[in-house]
Amino acid sequence: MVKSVSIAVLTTALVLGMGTIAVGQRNFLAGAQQKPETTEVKIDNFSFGPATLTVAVGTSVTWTNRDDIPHTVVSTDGAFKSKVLDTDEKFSFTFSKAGTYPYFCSIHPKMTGKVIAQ
Ligand SMILES: [Cu+2]
Repeated sequence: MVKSVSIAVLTTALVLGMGTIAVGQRNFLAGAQQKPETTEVKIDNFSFGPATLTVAVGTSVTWTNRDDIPHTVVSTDGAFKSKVLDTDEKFSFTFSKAGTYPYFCSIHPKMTGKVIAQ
């Protein structure tokens, strides 16, 4: 039992290690002590800025409503969903899996944006 547990731990460590190497040698070296990066998207004048944001996997993105009317941040495929954000309210989501995440404002569906995690 103990043996199979340590094999599982070893396998997990190996898989995590491989994943890190795949991300890139630089990230691998910076690796362990690196704090999750935080990136901000501003909501202003009925738009998300930047509308398309590319981040590294593991990055926390914070949306801040700088508009004087309420907005939401809702992932098209259900990955995340904010409450209604009043002026200066924030919503954060950490992109722990690579992918493209289109999103919109459920109050004003013509407001769209996209986060690409890679
Ligand atoms: Cu809106």
